[in-house]
Amino acid sequence: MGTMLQQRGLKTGEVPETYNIIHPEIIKEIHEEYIEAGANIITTNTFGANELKLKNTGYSVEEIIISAVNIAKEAKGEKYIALDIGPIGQMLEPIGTLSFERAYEIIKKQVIAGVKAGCDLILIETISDLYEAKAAVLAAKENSNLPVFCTMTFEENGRTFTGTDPITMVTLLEGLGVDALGVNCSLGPGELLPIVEEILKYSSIPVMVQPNAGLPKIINGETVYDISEEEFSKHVQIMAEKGACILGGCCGTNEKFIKKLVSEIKGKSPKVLENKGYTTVCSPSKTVILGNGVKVIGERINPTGKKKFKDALKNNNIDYILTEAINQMEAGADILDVNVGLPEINETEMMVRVINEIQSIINLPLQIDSSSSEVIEAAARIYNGKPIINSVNGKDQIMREVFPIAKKYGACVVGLTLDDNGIPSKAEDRFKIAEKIVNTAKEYGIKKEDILIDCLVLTASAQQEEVMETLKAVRLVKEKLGVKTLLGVSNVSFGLPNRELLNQTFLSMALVQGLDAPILNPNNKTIMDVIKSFKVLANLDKEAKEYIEANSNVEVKQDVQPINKGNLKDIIIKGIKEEASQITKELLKTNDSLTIVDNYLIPALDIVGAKFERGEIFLPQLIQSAETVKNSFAVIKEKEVLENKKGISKGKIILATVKGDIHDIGKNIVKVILENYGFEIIDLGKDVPIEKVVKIAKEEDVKLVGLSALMTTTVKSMEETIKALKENNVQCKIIVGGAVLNPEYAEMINADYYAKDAQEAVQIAKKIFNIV
Ligand code: B1M
Repeated sequence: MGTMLQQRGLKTGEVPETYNIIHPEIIKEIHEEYIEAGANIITTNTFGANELKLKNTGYSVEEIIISAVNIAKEAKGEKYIALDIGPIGQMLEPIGTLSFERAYEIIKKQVIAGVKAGCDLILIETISDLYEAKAAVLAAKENSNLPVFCTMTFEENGRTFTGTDPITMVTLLEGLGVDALGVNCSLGPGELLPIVEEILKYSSIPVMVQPNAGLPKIINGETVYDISEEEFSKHVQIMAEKGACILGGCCGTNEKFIKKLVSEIKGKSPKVLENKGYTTVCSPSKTVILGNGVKVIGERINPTGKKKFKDALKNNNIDYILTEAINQMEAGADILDVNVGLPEINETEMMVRVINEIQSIINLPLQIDSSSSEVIEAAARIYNGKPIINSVNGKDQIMREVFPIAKKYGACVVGLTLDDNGIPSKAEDRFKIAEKIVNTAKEYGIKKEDILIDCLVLTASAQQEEVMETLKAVRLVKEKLGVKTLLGVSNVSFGLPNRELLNQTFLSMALVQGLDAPILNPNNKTIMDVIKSFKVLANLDKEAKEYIEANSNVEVKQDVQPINKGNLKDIIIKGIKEEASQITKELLKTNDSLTIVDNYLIPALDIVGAKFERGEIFLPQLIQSAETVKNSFAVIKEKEVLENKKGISKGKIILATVKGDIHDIGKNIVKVILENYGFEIIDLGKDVPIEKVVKIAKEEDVKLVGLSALMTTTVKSMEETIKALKENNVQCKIIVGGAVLNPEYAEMINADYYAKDAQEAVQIAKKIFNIV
């Protein structure tokens, strides 16, 4: 639609959706050309028809969408009409400021208008944030009965902008019950093939593909796509042969591409869909496949029997809980159980808060552990991923409450083998309850892959004869029902001495029976070692690679040390925001501000930056670290402002991070340090337009302008800002800084000075203002 509108004169800055009102004939003509070319589905001209993007057009969401659907209906020919919904255009929390429910409400409005107007299906497309995809799918499914298709957009590294890989997209979207999923836009069809193959490997529902006509290039200020119709349809055909069955084009394609594609695939049948049968759970950037080796579920986020944890919950001490989460992740947990149930707190509120906080700094999938279905539903809704729900059991009432939630949000569910008569002693009876759980789940549309059975561990001290029954039940459930199993291991040793030894032995026995996911304390090194050694003996750790790596330098067996809470660097790397202020205050008692900046803040950010570049962490984690630095820096700034006895200004300086660049931590440090030396700073902020720098520099008649840039791509706009200052005869010196620059670069772009850090900036400013 975009390409076709541009061909018909849509100008930069015009809102394409307004054409539904002011140029309906153009939109109709485009639809007819696509129908003529052989398309079965046409998408309405409503990609950006949300209340935020239409705000200044004078038209409402409803007006635009109803008109768009009507035009599509009027277009001659046989077709289905897809209500097109593109990204909202603002990032969701924690990356941006839009809340999940606000995003839901925005999309809900579009869906309701589309349904009212009579579209045939809903197409959510070009989404790069999995959380937004979830909000959009829920909005579509809760407010319509129409089929819902959802496609995301991927980058060259095979992930979306916020770090989601294909398997994770499949895990979440399939769980939410969309009717088709896939990829659009992103890259050219050739580059997209590996991503499509990965999606096909895991998806059990129809896969949809709409690639661009190649990778965009800017030639003479215009975006040009360089793939011919022939080449495009050749690639898309390969995708069809591999199993993609809803095909189309995105940026740069037009009716000729569709015509060519239709002629190539005419008469061919789509590949038959098969149920892939994986048991998967995911966070936004990590999917864990259960049944594929042993997966550890960390049990530490649970107040039962832990006084400190209870206090943390009562006092809202989220950092304590986050530290537990980080420690377990570092000790090798694959999934984290989250239980915050305490009678004296509001469990729903606390669960939502804890889930939000954990998912913003940790990429392990979570297990929502509560006995309240209200808590479970609230958590499953806001969780950005596919969680495990812990738990149901053989009682009808609990299954009636929890299964609809699991189905709606696409979660896995733990089924405990107990019912109204308690826990049966015999393995066969526990098996019967497991069977009932799996069959009842099926009635709710939940596949058996999404059920995990817990055959329940009893204590050897009190019910010794039942320990072996549990193990027998695990084997029965695995072999006869074919579902995955989990067990809370440490229950076995209550009341006996040397509990660790019993736990280890029991775990080994259970693993042999086919246990997929033990719930345990991963900070305990010996129990984690049992798993590592089991993997060697069970031929799961091929050539004992992991085992050798873990044991090559082991001398003393030690439990995993918890993270160094006192170390500001660690805290920034992990992104524990609240803790940063307190520790910075402590450090300021014995260090000056610059030492903290140079020895803690910058080295920590360097490590985070390197991890980001290697793809070990993704944008949300990068942001958490940046936010943590901000908290720390706020304390430093407070101290500097207090100590800076404001006298006569030693000179006025403008500071700005250049156009296109939103990194401002470095610039803010330079600002505070310059202020500390008595300079008056006019801070223009980040992403500052060139004209603004020129205008303010003239108005304020400043002698020094400081520019900061952190990315190779924004050095260009730094050069343009300098050029504009000089062309406009602003009588000032220009100093530049930022991690991508060096003295040679600075000279090349005609800056007067380069400062490698804040201290150098001060020296230069002193020189310019003749201060000795
Ligand atoms: Co981004 N980011 N980031 N990021 N980020 C970098 C810069 C990157 C190197 C990470 C990486 O890939 N390794 C990479 C740039 C690659 C390149 O172009 N070479 C990068 C990228 C790619 C991106 C995004 C595009 C990611 C994405 O969205 N896919 C995106 C950019 C969006 C945009 O700008 N349009 C993005 C976003 C972000 C966050 C928002 C998450 C966050 C910024 C938060 C904020 O600033 N408010 C962020 C962060 C934190 C970083 C890293 C990790 C740290 C930057 C930093 O604050 N350093 C960074 C990797 C790294 O540098 N290690 C990275 C500490 C700071 C004190 O140093 O700014 O150099 P610095 O300032 C120093 C000196 O350089 C000097 O003094 C300061 C104190 O000594 N100085 C001056 C700076 N300005 C000066 C001006 C002067 C004088 C001295 O006179 C005027």
